[in-house]
Amino acid sequence: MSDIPNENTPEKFERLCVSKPADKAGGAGAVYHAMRHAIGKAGVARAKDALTKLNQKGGFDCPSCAWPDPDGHRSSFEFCENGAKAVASEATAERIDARFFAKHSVAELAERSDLWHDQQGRLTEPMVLREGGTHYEPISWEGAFDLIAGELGELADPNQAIFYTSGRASNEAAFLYQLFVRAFGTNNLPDCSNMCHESSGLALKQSIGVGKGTVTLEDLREAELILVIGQNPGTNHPRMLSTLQQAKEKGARIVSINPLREAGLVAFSHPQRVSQVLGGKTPLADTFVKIRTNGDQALFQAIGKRLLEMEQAGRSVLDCDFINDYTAGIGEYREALKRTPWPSLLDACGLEMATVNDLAEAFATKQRIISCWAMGLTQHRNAVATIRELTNLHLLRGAIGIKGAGMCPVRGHSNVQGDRTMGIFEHMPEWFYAALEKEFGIDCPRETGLNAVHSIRRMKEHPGSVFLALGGNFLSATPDTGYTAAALRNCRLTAHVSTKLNRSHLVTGKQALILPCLGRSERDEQANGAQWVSVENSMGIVHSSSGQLPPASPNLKSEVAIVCGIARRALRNRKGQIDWTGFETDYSKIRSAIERVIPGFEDYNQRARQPGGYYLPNAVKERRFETDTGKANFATSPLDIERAEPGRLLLMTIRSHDQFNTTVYGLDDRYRGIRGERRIVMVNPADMERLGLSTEDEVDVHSFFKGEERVTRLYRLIPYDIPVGCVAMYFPEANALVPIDHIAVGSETPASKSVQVEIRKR
Ligand SMILES: Nc1nc2c(c(=O)[nH]1)N[C@H]1C(S)=C(S)[C@@H](COP(=O)(O)OP(=O)(O)OC[C@H]3O[C@@H](n4cnc5c(=O)[nH]c(N)nc54)[C@H](O)[C@@H]3O)O[C@H]1N2
Ligand SMILES: Nc1nc2c(c(=O)[nH]1)N[C@H]1C(S)=C(S)[C@@H](COP(=O)(O)OP(=O)(O)OC[C@H]3O[C@@H](n4cnc5c(=O)[nH]c(N)nc54)[C@H](O)[C@@H]3O)O[C@H]1N2
Ligand SMILES: [Mo]
Repeated sequence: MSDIPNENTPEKFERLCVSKPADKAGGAGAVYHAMRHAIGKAGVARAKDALTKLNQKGGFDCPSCAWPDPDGHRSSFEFCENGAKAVASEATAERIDARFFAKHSVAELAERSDLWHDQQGRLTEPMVLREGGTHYEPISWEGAFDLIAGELGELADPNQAIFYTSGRASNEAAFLYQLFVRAFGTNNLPDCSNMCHESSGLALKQSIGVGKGTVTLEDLREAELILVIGQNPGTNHPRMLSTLQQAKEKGARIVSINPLREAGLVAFSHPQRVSQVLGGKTPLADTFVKIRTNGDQALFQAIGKRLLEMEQAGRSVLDCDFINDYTAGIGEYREALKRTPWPSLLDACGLEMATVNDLAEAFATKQRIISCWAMGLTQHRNAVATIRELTNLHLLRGAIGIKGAGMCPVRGHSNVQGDRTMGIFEHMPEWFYAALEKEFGIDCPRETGLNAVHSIRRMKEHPGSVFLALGGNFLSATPDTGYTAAALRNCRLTAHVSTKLNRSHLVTGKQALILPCLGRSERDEQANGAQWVSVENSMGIVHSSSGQLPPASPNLKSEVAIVCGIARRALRNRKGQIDWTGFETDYSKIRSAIERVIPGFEDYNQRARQPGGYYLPNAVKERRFETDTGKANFATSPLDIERAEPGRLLLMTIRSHDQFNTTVYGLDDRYRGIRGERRIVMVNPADMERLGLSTEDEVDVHSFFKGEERVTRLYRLIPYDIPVGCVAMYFPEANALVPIDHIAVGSETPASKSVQVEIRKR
């Protein structure tokens, strides 16, 4: 048996069907697929209830991506096809209960595909896998909490426990969770952000003092130049396309920088505009820069070098007032770029001088510039350096902290940004610990905790850890699946707070727990009545979310109630005055505590409830740069590009149109024209010819890192428009190939977009 997703159930590629990639996103197809998923899974009534409350003021926040809702008017359908799929997956009418687990052993469930796991429906009652057991059995909530508290209590050192968080947890749940973890005595708080935008947070913090985006939706509409870099919004942030469409209609130029010509950036048909559902479309990207995978650092240096050359030649292209008043480090930056020769820059990004000149000219002539990016920049060894290079370009032009300009890291999980604000992080600043201690009378540990990669290493090297996860699918979302599986198997206990069955429930410690929770779409009734929660989106807006559907089972608990249940028992006899029961019965008490601990949450109970929520303060918007120098810092970084070694190819691991991270909704990567199969490798036809491979071949993919070799088996090749030397496969399957030690410098994010691989015919 294999731990690698979908490796046990390889299809015979009978359903694989390849067609031409689409030339636009949205339109009638998106409406059709949204409705088909929603009604097919949830039934007509539940689907209607769910979708009409989605992203409405007073309704619930979409559990899919973190793109913000419009500030003003909202249409009655404020969601996208993939948001509808996420809601349908949660609102499904299918259920998993004790009989299901009695029927299927853990080993048998592990043989099934990720798609099958999702299709089985919602988890409905707490389950335990006893030491040596073959099947999960029911357990009471009290029994489950006691088991966790008992195992935590047995640990010689609190740092032997690891507490993971995925980005769907509400602010309220996340705040209580980190409070519990710190009161227990550790900062081991890895989260999905470690695999996601960690590189962005670190780079921006070092460069401009705030590790978050600096723009609003209104800024995007005002921008003259919008770069969309390493991002596939047609699939992953579809509602961003309507904002880009509005910007475009006001005259903005849009540039897509990506090895792949993603359909959503070619053109967009707004599913809520009648003329566009009937076939009309708005072309989006004016320019497509087909960059070689991981060539971005070189491209941004090249643009910077050209801008400095223009200035030196007597053209006034830099914002010298801004540079003088607000920045530090321009001298070193200028010198470093002077020393970097043109041929090495062009060779590293695989682009022509004409392309660099064109982009430099665009920067030189516009100031309302916004750069948007996602995983195509963050998941590389040089990710932090690359994002800092991009920031340098904004600093040269003063394109930050003014209307229509700034940095826009487009966040993934719907509340991943809020969770970090709430303290889900392995090393918070001192003021945060001091504030927690003052509020709750606890002693906070100061020692830096473990992030995701270090947690895996720790569990692998030190048997006997306890692993608790608030959401997510740690096994499949983290790199090096074989290694991570061995790490989880080493634990005394692995416990997951989850809504749906996933592979992390099946690759377990000696004992395992499944703690089923309410989803975002469901009503949350506590002793004090109906509760609501709050979240922060990609643009720093905090707002409420109120579930509307009846819970999938009467035996579910909210995430808040589960955290309180565990904490009450695990912290018995410990120092501190934490009213877990009060928090559980009335979430407004949690928000009052947050208000006292974290700046920016004044009047939280009232302001989060106001329609549309409120913006958190962001110093950069007022051109205050709270960095080590007190100024925005130019960064100087040596060119450090990952290139495929001879005979090898550079692999990026990406999402299909039919998944949310590790949850697979279907097998239809519609916009790329790849249907019926996920075990595929997108390859440039010239590489296929060079390597003597054909589309009929069944292949294994091997990855290489510092003398280590990893493999995943039985794939088919698809000739695709991707730069020579680069290939793409789907995550999570391809995580088996991502070496645990192949990480971004500084942020330690797995470099899952640039892995050295070889393709071998079976
Ligand atoms: N429907 C749906 N929505 C989602 C998600 C989902 O799985 N499904 N996931 C959510 C989450 S958590 C996140 S973080 C976001 C992810 O959103 P994205 O970052 O859009 O997701 P990926 O599929 O990883 O796509 C990365 C893009 O980067 C490009 N790329 C790869 N390597 C490079 C490179 O070296 N340089 C450049 N310039 N481009 C490169 C790829 O071609 C691809 O277009 O989406 C969120 N929204
Ligand atoms: N190779 C490779 N690896 C990657 C990436 C990549 O691009 N390439 N992307 C990375 C990124 S950007 C991210 S963010 C991570 C994602 O990592 P995770 O956040 O760990 O993974 P998800 O697939 O989003 O988690 C899905 C599970 O969350 C549970 N769930 C869903 N909704 C809820 C809820 O409301 N509450 C609770 N408690 N549980 C819920 C369900 O049981 C579901 O099975 O993966 C990373 N891994
Ligand atoms: Mo993410």
